Amino acid sequence: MPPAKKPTRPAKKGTGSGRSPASKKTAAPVARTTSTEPQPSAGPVRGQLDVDPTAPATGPAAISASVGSIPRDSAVGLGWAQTGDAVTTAQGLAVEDTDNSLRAGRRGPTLLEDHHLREKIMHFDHERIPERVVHARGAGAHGRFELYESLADVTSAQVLTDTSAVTPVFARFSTVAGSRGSADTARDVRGFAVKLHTTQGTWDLVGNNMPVFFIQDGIKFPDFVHAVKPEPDREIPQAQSAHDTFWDFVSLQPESTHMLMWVMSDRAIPRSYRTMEGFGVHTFRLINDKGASSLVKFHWKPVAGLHSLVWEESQKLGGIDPDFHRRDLWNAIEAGAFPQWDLGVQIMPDTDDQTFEGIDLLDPTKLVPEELCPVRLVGRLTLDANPANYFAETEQVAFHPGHVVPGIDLTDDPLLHARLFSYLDTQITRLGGPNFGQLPINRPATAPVNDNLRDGFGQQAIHTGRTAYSPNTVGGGCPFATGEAGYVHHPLPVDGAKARKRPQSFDDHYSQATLFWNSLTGPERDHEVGAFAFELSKVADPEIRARMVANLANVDAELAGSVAAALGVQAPKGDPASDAGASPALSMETGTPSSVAGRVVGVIVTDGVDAAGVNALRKALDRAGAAMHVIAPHGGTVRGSGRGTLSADATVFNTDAVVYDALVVADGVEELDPASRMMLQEAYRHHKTIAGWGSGAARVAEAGIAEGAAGIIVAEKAAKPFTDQVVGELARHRHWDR
Ligand code: HDE
Repeated sequence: MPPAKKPTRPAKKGTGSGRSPASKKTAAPVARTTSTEPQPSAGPVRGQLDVDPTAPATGPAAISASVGSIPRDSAVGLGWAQTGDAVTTAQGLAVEDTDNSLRAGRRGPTLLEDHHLREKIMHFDHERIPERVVHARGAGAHGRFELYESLADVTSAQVLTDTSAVTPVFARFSTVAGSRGSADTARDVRGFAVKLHTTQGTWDLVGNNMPVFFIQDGIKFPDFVHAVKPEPDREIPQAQSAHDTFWDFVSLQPESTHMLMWVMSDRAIPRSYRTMEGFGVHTFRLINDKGASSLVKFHWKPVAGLHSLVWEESQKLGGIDPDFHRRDLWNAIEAGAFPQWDLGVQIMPDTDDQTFEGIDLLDPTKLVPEELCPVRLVGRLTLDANPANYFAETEQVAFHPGHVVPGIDLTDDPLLHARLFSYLDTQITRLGGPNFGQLPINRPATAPVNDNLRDGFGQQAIHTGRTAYSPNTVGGGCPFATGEAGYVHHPLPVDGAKARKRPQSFDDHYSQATLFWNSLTGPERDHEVGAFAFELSKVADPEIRARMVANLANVDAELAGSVAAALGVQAPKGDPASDAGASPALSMETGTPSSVAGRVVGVIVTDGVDAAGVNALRKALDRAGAAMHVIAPHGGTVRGSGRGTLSADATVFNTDAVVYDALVVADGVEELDPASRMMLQEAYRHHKTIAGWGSGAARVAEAGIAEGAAGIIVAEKAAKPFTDQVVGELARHRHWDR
């Protein structure tokens, strides 16, 4: 069970700024501007909801929060900080003027001797590095992991047995297909990568928000990625799977069918990174202090509940706020609504055939239903500090699924094995050489490093001494391998003839796809059908569409029939498993309300508004951890009906219903402009909570929204019963029953 104790903030990290919300206010130095130009106005910015765009920028932190515990005299050294007030060259020479290049005469040619100009342009020319070949678009945050139930029965790993430890963490969430500048809300798998700085070394749990994958063997990954990425002749479409080459490939690879069910479900359009699950995908192995092995699947369960967008919102947000998820993560952390997940484990016996209840645990296209093997919740991940610098931290972080610690081991999943090669290899190009492990964000924070790795591009350390080899006597024998005290691989016997062949147990490609379909609620099934119909309708080649519908016929006749009807084709008869069963845990719709922390409510106002009522609602939402934004017909100050005034956070012409979790019309609004009416209707169509008090209630009705429908709240005054009800309905997230 989750801890009863309220998790406490970690001690301030070393000498670094820590970038905690608290430290933000005092961070120094403040960047100064010498410009006499007017500064950007404080007016509302579309979607820029919580963070003041005019807040002064802070200078770079002295060191990254993740290496705060490395002492200043560490052999690895510290990340370079920018210090002093004066602008200097890279050599520390104070610069007279950085706005004008050195010219022979005011109107004459620029002089080659201007070193400051050449250095500044040279460095600028090389600011970009290759983006990740997949998962290029992402957002990250610092935090901590606290174990509340020891797993000492199955593992010796310190991070999974020491309930008093606070393990520093950096997490990065991402989409897979799009490039670095693509929109956050695209239909896609989300990466869920967590770097845990344990005292025994770094443990990277590099997972996704779905528990299975498209392919069973890593050798297919380049084919899969080439198929989903923009088509190579025209470079279209960006960050979308709705095109011929993707569906061509997956329709020819029935092993993708189960994963397609996940990607066409609401899981692929999360409301927030904070409201999605994470999965290790592969089966890993846990080893206890007696050397006994168990098989394990890792889960992250969001404390804020599991919630998604609807497809129309996701598409509109791509244009209205392409940074929707990144902004949400940043704002939630700045507001102190720290995103949290519980770490869960499904522990299964390590048998000779590595199966559980007939499920091959080495096949990454299969999951283990929670009803067959319950998820044991053992610890909590809390993200409580935004990065100080996106490039230095979120862009340069390098994860690796092979970064494990004693007590955690790998299995022979053929997808995992290809990954073990890929992640080290790809960083050499992306991060410019073999020393990316020395970047501040990638250094182990709490375990000493003594690796005998030397030299190479971008070497940061000044290694001393004569010996960088082992064994040695010249260096007093150090460093030396520790034998049994070091990482010992589980001695799994290996036997077999070399062959490019998969096990027969990998052959069942449909039954878990059927299990997934069987587990969905009515609205979820409608969304699944809608997603397949949308994507396949964008496929030009009729043979690809037909082949995919034929695959779906092996999942479920109703699914295939509905998709076929939307496409205007006939579904053939398939052979779906009749005994696939259902796993209620796979549905996102539990019907249980969840915390509203981090949600955003838009309140439509005009001059003459009941400002006291708006403030009462703001207080109620604030108490529950949700944010409120005033949407007015104009920027600046909004006149109240009494003495109070309000300040506009957004205007009807720069915002949209899709950026809010609920909409409220305040008393005092005597007429609805067309944009506000459309917003209300859109929120209704997206099954969100809508409320109004006083004259605002009449405006809700005027927008054609029936008072008695689920999630519609009207009242005379913004008194406690009303504000309580708004918070209560918001906690249901969507009202599918209207
Ligand atoms: Fe990755 N994957 N992957 N992947 N993956 C990368 O590594 C790869 C797979 C995942 O936020 C790359 O550093 C291969 C499964 C995440 O920095 C690259 C195969 C899962 C991230 C790579 C897979 C993942 C990556 C690109 C098939 C879920 C982003 C840049 C054998 C368990 C990490 C980089 C971050 C990133 C290769 C399949 C998750 C190219 C070859 C399955 C979350 O190395």
